[in-house]
Amino acid sequence: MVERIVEEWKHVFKLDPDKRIGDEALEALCLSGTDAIMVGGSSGVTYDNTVDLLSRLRRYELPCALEVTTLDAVVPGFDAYLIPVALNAGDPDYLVGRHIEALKRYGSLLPKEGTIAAEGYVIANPDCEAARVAGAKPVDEADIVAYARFADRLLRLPIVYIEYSGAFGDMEAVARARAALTNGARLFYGGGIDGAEKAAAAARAADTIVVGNIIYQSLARALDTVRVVQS
Ligand code: 1GP
Repeated sequence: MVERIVEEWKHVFKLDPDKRIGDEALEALCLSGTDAIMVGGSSGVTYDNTVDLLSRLRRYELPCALEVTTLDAVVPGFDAYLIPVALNAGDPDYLVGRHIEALKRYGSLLPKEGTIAAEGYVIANPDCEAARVAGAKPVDEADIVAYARFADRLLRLPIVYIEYSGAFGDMEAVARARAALTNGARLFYGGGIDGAEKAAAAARAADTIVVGNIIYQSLARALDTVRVVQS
């Protein structure tokens, strides 16, 4: 079950197959004490760059999850496949649309039971790439909490993902959303975690924190985000 796979994750690094990362940096990330690697990106993700990254990650024992954002890059061999459902998408295709097209084409080839699940995404930074692509509707704290409840109580999704990609979000809202999850969904938070201090604040509010961009800007600061969460 994906629930089982993610239940231990407190800290995750998200790697973008479209961005270059050297072997030493990859090793440092994988041996850092993080709980898992998510692979995904909003643009430039291809089958080839995803296979390449997965094969390099497989030198390490860490669980690897693919966040599927394009049908062209569904690579076998990941431990889990996470399918974003953008709950506040203005473009309905990002709520339910692209998913249906995917199932029409590949429904019989779905990864094995227990390795695939939807993530209820709340895109809370209106300036991020995902917000632009999905035409995300603006959300305030009350909206975020309501979307989280909707995903957890009504859709019964295993993951609610509050996405502030590129900006550090409102931790009050994140904490309130987590407190509203009574059906077992895990609250993922990602966005703007660029060092120990923000990692600690985010880890107090969310179940799982996702660290992305800083990996490519300052490896040392990225690594600092692990220690503070895992200590
Ligand atoms: C992006 O939530 C992740 O999908 C992480 O965000 O890149 O801002 O760390 P950052």
